[in-house]
Amino acid sequence: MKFNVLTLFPEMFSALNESIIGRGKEKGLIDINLINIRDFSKDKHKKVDDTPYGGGAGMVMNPTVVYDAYKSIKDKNTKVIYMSPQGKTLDQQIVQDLAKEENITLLCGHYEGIDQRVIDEIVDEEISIGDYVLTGGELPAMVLIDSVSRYVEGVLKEGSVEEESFSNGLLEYPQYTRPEIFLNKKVPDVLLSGHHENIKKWRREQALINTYNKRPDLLKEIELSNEDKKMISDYKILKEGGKK
Ligand code: 4GS
Repeated sequence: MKFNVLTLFPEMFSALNESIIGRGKEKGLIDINLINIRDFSKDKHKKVDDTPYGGGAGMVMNPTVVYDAYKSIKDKNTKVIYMSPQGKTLDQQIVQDLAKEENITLLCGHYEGIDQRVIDEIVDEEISIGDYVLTGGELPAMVLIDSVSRYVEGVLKEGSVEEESFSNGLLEYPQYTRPEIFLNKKVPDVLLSGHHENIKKWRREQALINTYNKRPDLLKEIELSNEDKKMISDYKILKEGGKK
């Protein structure tokens, strides 16, 4: 999977050389092509932004420089995504859909934004990582690259993406490792039992309870088995003393 990134701050993307994504790059599974928009400035001072027409605070990125940077990408087919709070909010469904793409170009704005004309000309889709304002699109682009790359074959070890939060629409069950007793707290007995059926059942129950307590909105989005529903109502009775 190839990502082109149009940015004024390519050095920020060194975060993606670490850990799992870093290994994915080393193995050649993920290719991240960083394009420094400033390299395309024709100004003698390498200026890339200017004051907004109509007045107001902040600076706006020059459309010609952004366009020339984009035109330097020679890939014949790439989906251009502009990281922006105006976009659809990134979720696991969008991540999985994007993972089917072969070539993605991420446009990162900095300062107040980018001249609208070049956005209209080159952008296929706008994506936001949440309803808050950042100083630039670089962190959102890294969030997108990280989340999408996990679905690239060989980046994670097999089975990992199937078992986690959201893949079944639920939050994760709690995890434990050695030592068996930590600060007087023991690992749940069932996990030491070696009884795979019971462990599976316990984990499903814990995932349901976690979701019910922390993200009840998610429960409305998925289909629950009768056994799931019974687990939840039994838990409610236990917790709320009989309320339905
Ligand atoms: C986001 C966001 C963002 C908006 C970039 C103001 C600089 C900034 N981008 N998801 N100009 N949230 N972008 O805050 O994607």
